[in-house]
Amino acid sequence: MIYTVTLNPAIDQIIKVNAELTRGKNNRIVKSLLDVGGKGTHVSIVLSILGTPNIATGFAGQNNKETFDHLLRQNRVEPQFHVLEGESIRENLVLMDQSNQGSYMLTHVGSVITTKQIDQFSKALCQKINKTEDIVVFSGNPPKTMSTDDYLALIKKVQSTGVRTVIDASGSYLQAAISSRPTMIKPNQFELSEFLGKNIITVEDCVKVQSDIQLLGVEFVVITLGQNGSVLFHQDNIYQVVSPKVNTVNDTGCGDAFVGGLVFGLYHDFSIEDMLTLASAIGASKAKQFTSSGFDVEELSDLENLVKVMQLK
Ligand code: TA6
Repeated sequence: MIYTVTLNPAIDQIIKVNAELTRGKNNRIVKSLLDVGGKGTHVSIVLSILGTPNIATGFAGQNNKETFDHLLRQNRVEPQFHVLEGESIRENLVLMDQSNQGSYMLTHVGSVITTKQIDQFSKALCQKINKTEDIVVFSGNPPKTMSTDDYLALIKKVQSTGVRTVIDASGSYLQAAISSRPTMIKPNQFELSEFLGKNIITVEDCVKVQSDIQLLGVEFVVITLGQNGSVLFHQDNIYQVVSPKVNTVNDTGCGDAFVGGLVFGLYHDFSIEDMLTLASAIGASKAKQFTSSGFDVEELSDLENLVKVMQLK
């Protein structure tokens, strides 16, 4: 079983306006919809589309949980979130205009989660986990009110069951996550640059920091480089992935969809090349959707044929 943990989920209101966003002008909305937000939930949606059973868990405010659960079930995901009484799941805005230069994400901080609630959550999750083949995905940062110590303690408690962990986090939470030696991390170039204190923009920049990456003690380190594709480090090997060029409708959630493909490949013992090909194709398909989650499974094999994976070392 695969468990995705979203400590700070969201409901996204996705909006498109009729021209380039302009101050002082009536920017008319031409399209809007609600979607699930919060990263781990997006990983679950990818896994469900691919037909792999998974459980989406984390913390969800009580007040608008019905809408959140409905959106997840619409995407064939069974939510098992711990309810935060009296709280609301944050409602984020994903705004796009006719410039097609990418989305504006306007995000709330999220609910306060107490150490006691985290302890209860980790006990319940650890009781569910019963096989070392299970994978637990921590995707998306917790609410800023959660200390990195609490975050690390949660990860380590889960790891003590013997499961593999995949972590997609940033800033001090990425730093904490790396110290737990997870199975896989997926920072983007900015998150890794901040962590290493070195500027990482190109594939060549990634190759130059191979020894730093090996010192992290993480089995798979996947770095997303935006238009420059992605790079995966595994033991002494380095792989470069060139994603298919697609017409981007909404860039929100592409990284999360990519993680969904990586997790699927890891769980089903794919070769590194096949895992990267699947993940890259899913991320590209997500970019073509107006939503912030999901992808079009009908176009997956065509997109996979356009992905290039090269072993650099
Ligand atoms: O990665 C996509 C997304 O989860 C959106 O759904 C939106 O809710 C935003 O990112 C939330 O980002 P945050 O870093 O605040 O969890």
